[in-house]
Amino acid sequence: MKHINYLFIAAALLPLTGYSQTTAPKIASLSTLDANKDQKITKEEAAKAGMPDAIFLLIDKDNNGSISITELNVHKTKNNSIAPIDTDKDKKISKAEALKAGMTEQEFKTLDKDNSGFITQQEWDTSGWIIW
Ligand SMILES: [Ca+2]
Ligand SMILES: [Ca+2]
Ligand SMILES: [Ca+2]
Repeated sequence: MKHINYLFIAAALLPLTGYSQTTAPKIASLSTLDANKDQKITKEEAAKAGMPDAIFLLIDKDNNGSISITELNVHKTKNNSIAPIDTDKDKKISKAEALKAGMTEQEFKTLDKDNSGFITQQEWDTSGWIIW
C-alpha cells in the first residue's frame, strides 16, 4: 500500500504536464490561505496557495479584492462536499486521498478528530478547509 500511495503523490506533484492539473480539485485550510492572519485573504495570498483567479473572483462576492471570512464561509456552505477528493467514493477521506489533494500528514491527523484513519464529511464540515 505504501508504494501505491507514494506513486499517487508523485503523480500529483508532476509539474505542469497539462494533464489533470487544471481540473484536479485543490484543498487548503483557512490558516494557510490567510498567511498574515488578518482575517482576510488577498489575491496574493490566494495565488500563493494555488487558488486560480477565477475561483478567487467567485468567492470575493463584493469584488473588493479580498475574501473575508464571511465570504469564505458562504463559499464553504455551498461547496463543501468531500466528493471531489473522495476518489474511491466511500464517503470519507483516507490519508492517501488527503495527501493526494495536497494535505500534509500532520494536517490530516488534526482533522481526523476521532483518529479513525479517515476524515468524515462531518469532520470536514468543521475543519476550516475549503475545496475548489
Ligand atoms: Ca490575510
Ligand atoms: Ca470581499
Ligand atoms: Ca475515500
